[in-house]
Amino acid sequence: MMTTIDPGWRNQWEQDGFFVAQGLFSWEEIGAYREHFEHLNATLDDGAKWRDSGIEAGDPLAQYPRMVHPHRFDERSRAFMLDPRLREIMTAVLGEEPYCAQTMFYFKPPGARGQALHQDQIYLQVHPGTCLAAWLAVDDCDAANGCLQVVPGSHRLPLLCEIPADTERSFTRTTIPVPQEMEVVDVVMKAGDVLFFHGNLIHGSEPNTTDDRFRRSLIGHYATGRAEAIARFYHPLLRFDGTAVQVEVSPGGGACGVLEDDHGRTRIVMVATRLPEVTAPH
Ligand SMILES: O=C(O)CCC(=O)C(=O)O
Repeated sequence: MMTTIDPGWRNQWEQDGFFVAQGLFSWEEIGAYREHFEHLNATLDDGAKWRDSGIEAGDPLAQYPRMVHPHRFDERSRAFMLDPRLREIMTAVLGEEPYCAQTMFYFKPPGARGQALHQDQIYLQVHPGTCLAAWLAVDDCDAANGCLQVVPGSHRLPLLCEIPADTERSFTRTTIPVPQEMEVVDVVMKAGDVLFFHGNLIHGSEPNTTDDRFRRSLIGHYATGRAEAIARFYHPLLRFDGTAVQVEVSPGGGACGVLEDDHGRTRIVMVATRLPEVTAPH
């Protein structure tokens, strides 16, 4: 069955850099994901689990670390990444079929820190073009349990230079300054909704302040279809039929923007930088 494409998505994509496809996954599918990833976390060898630095014993994230690239060892994650509904929506909105780069699963249990604002393209380094994400809510999410936050319109900004993050609130250590004319907004979602967002869009999340609600999400990351290079960490890039695409390793380097105040308005000054060889996810 063909997926229904909302004619407004393309405009939202161009204007805001994101849109939400509501109820794209059913309750049965969501229930199965919850059970599956709980089981995977309980049974995976410790050595096979992704460990972000700075997460000590006793941190809620020590018991529930995020999963990185689960599609490389888990059939269900791979099937999610290659799901025809995601393909049809992205292809309709972008006008071309993207390639598949990465999966992640976040448990974000009660009390867990969030992930500071960032732009994914800094890490994926897709050239030419950019990356994009399909972020499936596996729980209802809102400000209290640390829903995703986005800065509408920030996909039109260049990559910005990262600065230190508040590690009381974020398990990652860097963040992005937000231009004063722009606003950080919560994306409140129901389990089963999918948020699609552009690789330059500034996004992140605050801690889960609830006592009893997880904020799980299953995420696919993609590269626009004319990509010829991506950071080494994301190789191999796959087509939606599961075959590998031959692309180069992105050389890194380039420039990032620093925000300066120009009589109450933000001016972005580009500075040369060397983007690091990417050995870890965003
Ligand atoms: O789910 C989150 O809190 C952050 C996810 C994220 O940054 C991403 O998928 O790129």
